[in-house]
Amino acid sequence: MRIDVVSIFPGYFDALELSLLGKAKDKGLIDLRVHDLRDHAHDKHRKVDDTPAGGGAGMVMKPEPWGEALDGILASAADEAPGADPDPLIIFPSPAGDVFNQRMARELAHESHLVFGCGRYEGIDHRVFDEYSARGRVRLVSIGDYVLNGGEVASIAMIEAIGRLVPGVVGNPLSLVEESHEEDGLLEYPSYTKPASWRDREVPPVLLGGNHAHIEKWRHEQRIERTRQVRPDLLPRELRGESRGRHAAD
Ligand code: 6GU
Repeated sequence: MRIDVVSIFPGYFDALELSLLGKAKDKGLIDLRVHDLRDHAHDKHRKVDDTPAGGGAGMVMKPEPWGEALDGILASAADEAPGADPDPLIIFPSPAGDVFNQRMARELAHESHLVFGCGRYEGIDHRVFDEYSARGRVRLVSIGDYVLNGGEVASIAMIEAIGRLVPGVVGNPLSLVEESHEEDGLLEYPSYTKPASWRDREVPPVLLGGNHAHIEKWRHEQRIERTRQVRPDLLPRELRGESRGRHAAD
């Protein structure tokens, strides 16, 4: 998968060199290219923002640097896959976008080329969205109902969530199935390791008993109970009406 990122703070994306995604880059599974938007601002001060048309607070990102940066990325995608249809998807992180979740991560993991356009200030001149929507696929995506200063942290979160679903990035594919939000949409069960006793807190005995059927049943009950407590909105309909603790009493 090729991922291009355009930002005025390319240093944010150094974090993606660490751990899992760094290895995926080294293995050639993820081709991450970070571009400094200011390289496409050609005035003396490399200015990327200006005052909003119509007045108001804050600054708006000028369209020209975005146009040059994105044109360059789209042209290189076409050059590198001559004859093929590269069809990149441009994502603009925005609190006004569709909310990102595990389902969206799974869908986006099938893309061959993603481009993240990280806005700052009050946003990007809207003609940039219009231009690239007319020429290809564009999505505005939010990572939740709160406000960040720019799209960088949101892009890193999305790239990590998507990148780990690209085949080969996570060593044991089974570990992708047994986790929160996957499989049946329930949260994950709590995990323990050695020592069996720590500060008078014990690992639940069922996990040390070696009976795998009991362990599986206990873990499933934990997932349902945890989801009921923390995220009842995620519970499948057939589990919603059940009384608390029914499983524990079995
Ligand atoms: Cl994608 N961008 C910004 N600036 N703030 C956000 C967001 C994105 N998602 C939630 N808050």
